[in-house]
This record gives sequence, structure tokens and C-alpha cells, in this order.
Amino acid sequence: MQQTKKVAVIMGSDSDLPVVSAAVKQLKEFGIPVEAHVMSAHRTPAQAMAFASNAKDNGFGVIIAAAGKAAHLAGVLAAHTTLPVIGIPIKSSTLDGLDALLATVQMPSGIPVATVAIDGAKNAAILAAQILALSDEGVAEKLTAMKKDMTEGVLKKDAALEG
Ligand code: RP5
Repeated sequence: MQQTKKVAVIMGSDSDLPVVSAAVKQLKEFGIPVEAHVMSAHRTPAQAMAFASNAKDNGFGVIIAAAGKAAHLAGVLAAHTTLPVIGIPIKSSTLDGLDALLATVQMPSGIPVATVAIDGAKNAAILAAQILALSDEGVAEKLTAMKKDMTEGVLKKDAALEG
């Protein structure tokens, strides 16, 4: 059986963990191996660059990068890898995460970052799984099951309203 590629979940500070842990949890629920690290574009730039440069060779399929304020982490990681990078803007400033959203999403042409909503950790994990599922039938099946459960949950609530 094929080995599922790892997802890296990188956060700019351990203060991002309460939000980012939802991504780790969701990936584990899909049975996807996940490695979480604190790494900063500003405080540990050499480590961030080295991690991204070696990520593909180290068995990662997708990188998720979460950062707040002047959120350059996802962009810096994307600059050093051809792996898909998903950015989570974190609401950790007086600007309520709008600063991080713009810093993460407004990448220059040539270096894309797939940016989810402010604090959108769960969606980042689902998107990472969808990318891996293109070449991983086991992950694809878990996604199909998740969507089915979601639909059934909504239909149940709808039926309860009618009663
Ligand atoms: C960003 O600055 C981090 O991603 C975090 O969201 C924010 C605050 O970091 P700390 O000062 O709490 O370490 O780089």
C-alpha cells in the first residue's frame, strides 16, 4: 500500500497553537502524518529557509503555514519549495488578522500561497488532504466519507426543523 505523504504545519509562534491545533487534529483524523513546528520568517529565517528547501526530500507533500501580524511565513516557505503552501492568517493583532490576511494572500506573481480564511485552520487541513488525495486513494476515501457525514448532519438538522 502507498505511503501517505506528510503534511508540515508550521506556525510563526507558539502563541498561534490554540488556532493551529485544529489543523493538526483534522489531519490526524484523516490518518495523515503531520509534523508541527514553530518557525518564524523573522525570528528564525535560516531555519525556515532550510526546512522549506528540504521539505520535499524529507517526505512532505504539502506545507501549511500559520502566522499573524506581518505574516511573511507562508510566502517565505513558498519561495524555497515547489510544494503547495497553504497559508493561515492568524488573528493575533489589534487589526484582528486583516493585516495577516493581506500579507499572506497578496503574493507576487510566480510564488502562490493558497490562503484560507483568518484562523481557518480546519479548512487548511482539508485543503491539504484534497491535494494529497489527487494521488492517494486512502485519503480520497476519507474526504468522501467526511462530506457524506457533513451532508447527513445538515439534512438531520433540516428534518428536525420540520418536526
Ligand atoms: C507572528 O506574530 C506570529 O505568527 C504570531 O501570530 C504573532 C505574535 O507572536 P508572539 O509575539 O506571540 O510570539 O509572527
